Amino acid sequence: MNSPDRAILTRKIALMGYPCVGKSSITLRFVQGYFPDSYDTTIEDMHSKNYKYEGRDYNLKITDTAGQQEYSVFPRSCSVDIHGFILVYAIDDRKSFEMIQSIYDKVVECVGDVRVPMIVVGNKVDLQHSCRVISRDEGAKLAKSWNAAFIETSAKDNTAVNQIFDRLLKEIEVSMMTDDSPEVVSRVPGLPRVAEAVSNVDFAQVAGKVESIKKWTIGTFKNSRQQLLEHMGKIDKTVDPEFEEKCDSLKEIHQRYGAVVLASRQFSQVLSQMAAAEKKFSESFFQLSVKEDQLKAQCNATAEVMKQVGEQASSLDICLRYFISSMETIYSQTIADTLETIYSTEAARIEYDVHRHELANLQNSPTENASEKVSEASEACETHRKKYEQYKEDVKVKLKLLEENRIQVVSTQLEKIHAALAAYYSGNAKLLESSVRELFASGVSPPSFIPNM
Ligand SMILES: Nc1nc2c(ncn2[C@@H]2O[C@H](COP(=O)(O)OP(=O)(O)OP(=O)(O)O)[C@@H](O)[C@H]2O)c(=O)[nH]1
Ligand SMILES: [Mg+2]
Repeated sequence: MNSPDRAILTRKIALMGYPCVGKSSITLRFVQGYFPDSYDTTIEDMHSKNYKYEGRDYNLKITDTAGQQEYSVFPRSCSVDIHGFILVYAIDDRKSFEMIQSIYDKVVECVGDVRVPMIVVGNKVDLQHSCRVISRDEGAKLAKSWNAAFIETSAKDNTAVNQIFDRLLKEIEVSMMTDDSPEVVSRVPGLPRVAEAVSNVDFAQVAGKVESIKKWTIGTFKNSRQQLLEHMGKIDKTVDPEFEEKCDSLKEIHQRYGAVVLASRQFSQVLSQMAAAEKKFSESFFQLSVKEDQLKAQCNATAEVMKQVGEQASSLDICLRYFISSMETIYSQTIADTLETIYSTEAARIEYDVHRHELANLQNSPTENASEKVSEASEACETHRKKYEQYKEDVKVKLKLLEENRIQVVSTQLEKIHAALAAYYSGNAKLLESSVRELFASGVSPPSFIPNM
């Protein structure tokens, strides 16, 4: 049997980063030991793995998040209880590198201003000779500026994937270590000796940090306690059923747009593969016609038909991609912006309730300096009530604007994609061309196989 000291330690880890940088590939390589062949964008996946590090047994709970873009809502699953973050970019994609900077800001904002255990990962290092755009130095410098660990990896080649988790576990264990006696510190390889570290300490900075951790911890503790008691039905909460119903409805709508984006992306993937296969098929008949004089006419006819079929699939794919980009804007910008305000309202409501209960407790059990304390608590309570009401007003305005705007935009997009789908499946090439042309009416040239009018 395990002694308490040897008990399995649970550590919760989240992978974050721009879409397509390899978060899922890293996770699957680490958890299941393989590299997935195809790209399936993630909504959110949870994984669990028992892992040994430095002689200790760990149970790692790993959250593989949906890729974050500029306006993505910070995943709720990552806002509580996470011990360490893995921030991934791809070394061949500058945008993904730029994005981890804003993801980092959000993580820090969400966790509070404590030093959160983190590792920055530059993935796809197997592409370094052909497509690298972020140098190792650039990645390392950024990580250093955050006091985070850094590593370059390839999920494809299985380069340094386990080391991501080793380094992050090291960061987590260091941050959890409150006992800084030499004996404890020396268990962590690579840590400076205590005497050396102490001589470099800026005490004013440490005092400030301790104070902010204290405030953050107490605030978080009170809010979490409030949520827990509400959940158990042991404490009352401020409710506004009509408002909450509207917010819940938007959350569901948001999820459904997410499903549309996901399904449309998968459809587009299949369509572009089909278009490529059809064009290849056509090309093979054309090549055959060059050598087979007697079959030339038949080969050319087949090649021509398949060429047109392939072009139609490409046309539909163009319409579909345009549709996807509009749906993505709705999903990750338009609705996400209102959702962020809704989450802020929920947080403000909890803070208000915490203060409301504190005030009620003070009023019910008078102590020394009671009237002074009650007046302070009542002022704080009123400030939080106003903040909560203000957020609610903001949400109401945003919900109204969002609804008008959303319905109008989506209705136009649905009309367009419906026309393109009907034209494609009825084999009406002319109608399909005109759908594509309409999309490019804003001045962008259509693809070469669509003649200009
Ligand atoms: N060359 C190379 N390709 C990789 C590597 N890791 C992932 N990929 C490819 O990059 C694409 C995206 O990989 P995913 O792991 O699905 O990316 P993700 O970050 O989870 O994407 P989202 O779930 O959409 O956010 C896939 O086509 C992978 O095959 C790698 O180390 N090297
Ligand atoms: Mg993924």
